Formats: sequence, structure tokens, C-alpha cells
Amino acid sequence: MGFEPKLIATLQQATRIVIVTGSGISAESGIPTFRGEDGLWKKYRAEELATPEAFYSNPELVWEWYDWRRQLIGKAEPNPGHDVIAMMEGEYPEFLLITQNVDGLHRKAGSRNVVEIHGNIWRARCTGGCETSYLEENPITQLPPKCNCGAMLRPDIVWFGESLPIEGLLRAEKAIQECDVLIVIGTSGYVYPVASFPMIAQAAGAMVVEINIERTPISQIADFTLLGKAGDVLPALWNEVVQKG
Ligand code: BJW
Repeated sequence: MGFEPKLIATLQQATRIVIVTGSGISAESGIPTFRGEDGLWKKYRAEELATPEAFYSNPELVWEWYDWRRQLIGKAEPNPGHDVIAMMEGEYPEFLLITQNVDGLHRKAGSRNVVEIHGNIWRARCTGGCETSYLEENPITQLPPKCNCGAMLRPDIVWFGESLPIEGLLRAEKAIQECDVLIVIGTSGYVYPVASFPMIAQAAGAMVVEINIERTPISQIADFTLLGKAGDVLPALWNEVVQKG
């Protein structure tokens, strides 16, 4: 795989890197994407499942969907794409990974500077007033699960129309404004506010690199679009950055 010399040189000289990932990075770990051929929403309509309205009108159905996904994710392992991102973190003085994924595979691969901007599928939080949150990797025994205070728990995930976690969002926005290079991997670029990050980074002077199996709206502005599977492209790219460095 040959890469543009300018891309390699910029990655070698950069000190501030931000990576944004979407569900495509976990596709090679066996986790379906959202909008692809076998996407999660080909079988279930988003409005039925990923909104607070859907949850409060049918919490059992929504929890069943998350329970099914938890079982799938529980069997999944990080792939070479996740591994390279974890490795890169150790090589740059300022590095932030912003993931839209709720599967926890980046942490499992060893990434530590991570903002899980759409939440985490293994966490549940109380819908009552007590604000307790639970990190639980065991199968759910009661649907919907209950908090110790007796109120219903909900997945700690950001649904459509909900605000993103403010601390993570501020951290992400700051890094996006200040980075030398933004690498966007495996996202369709449809869901805001993350979809606006490439434009913001570029306007602030960063180089934008996209890795995806197909072109997306991000390709229109990216400085480089590398077409291919993240698990193939990232190791090849990193190999060249390290070898020639
Ligand atoms: C590979 C590959 C391989 C495959 N290698 N690549 C501004 C304008 C318009 C609308 C809005 C706006 N601001 C906010 C909104 C509303 C809304 C929104 O964005 N709507 C759009 C649909 C238009 N956003 C929100 O509501 C957000 N909240 C918010 O902004 O609050 C303030 C506000 C609210 C309302 C109005 C205005 C302001 C919250 C968004 C929460 C998104 N949550 C979800 C569901 C979580 C449920 C769950 O996980 O269970 O998060 S949506 C879903 O999409 C999920 C994902 O994280 C997210 C992104 O999807 P992703 O990862 O990109 O997946 P795909 O399937 O779309 O793409 C996969 C890609 O991988 C493809 O490109 C493949 O080609 C590629 N690929 N294999 C490399 N091997």
C-alpha cells in the first residue's frame, strides 16, 4: 500500500493528533455497523429503539435490543485497527481518541485517552432521581433492570435528541480546535455533532485524513481519503510512518 509522502511526513512531524472513530472500526471485530448492508438498523428502525421516547414507551423492547448487542459485543475482540490506535497514543505528546462507539473495544485494546462521546453499552444509569450508574458486564437478568432505589435503569447511551456528555464534548471540541492532524475512521459522517468535527478541525488549520471502505460526505473536504478496511489501512500506514521516521 503506497501513501502520499506529504501524508507520511505530516504524521511524522505532528505532535497533536486526534482520532475520531465510528462503528466501521469495529466491523472487523464482528460488530455490525449502523447503516451498512447488515447494519443494526436494517432490522430495527432507529426511531423505534434509539430515542428517549422509544425507551419510555417500550423499555422492555429497547433493553432486549441492548441485551442482544451486549452479548454480541461481549464475544468480540479488538482488531488490528484498534491495536494501532492504542499504539499511536504512546507516540504523540498530545493524543485524543474520540469514539462514537459504545462497545468499549478501544479500551480493551489499551487506549487510555478516550472520550466515549455516545456513551458505553456496559453502563446503565438510574432514570429516577438518585443518579446512580452501574458498570455491569454480566447478562441482564431482569428486563428492564432496576436501580437499588427501585426506579428503572436505562442504558448510559446518547440517543437522538439527547445532549452529549458535556465534559467529554468540551474535551473533544478543544482537541479538535488545536490538533495538527485529525484522522476520521469508519464513520458515515451523518450524525451530529461529530459529523461537524472534520470541518472544524480543517478550518482551524489541521490536516484531515479519512479511512473508510467507501466515500462519505467527509471525503468532500478530507485532505486524504484512504479507501480500505481500517484493519488493513491503519497498520500499513503506521508501518510506513514508523519505518521512515
Ligand atoms: C468501515 C469498515 C471497515 C464499514 N473499515 N470503515 C445538526 C444538523 C442536523 C441534525 C442534528 C444536528 N445536530 C444534532 C442533530 C440531531 C441528531 C443528528 O445528528 N441527526 C442526524 C441523523 C441528522 N443528533 C443528535 O440528536 C445528537 N444530540 C445532539 O446533538 O444534541 C443536541 C441537539 C439535539 C437535537 C437537535 C439539535 C441539537 C445525539 C446523537 C446520538 C447518536 N446516537 C447513536 C445511537 C446510539 C445508540 C446505540 O449505539 O445504541 O450513535 S446514532 C448511531 O450513529 C450511533 C453511532 O455512534 C452514530 C454514528 O454512526 P457510525 O458509527 O458512523 O455508523 P454508520 O453505520 O453510519 O457508518 C459506518 C461507516 O463505517 C460507513 O461509512 C462504512 O462505510 C464504514 N465501514 N466497515 C473502515 N472495515
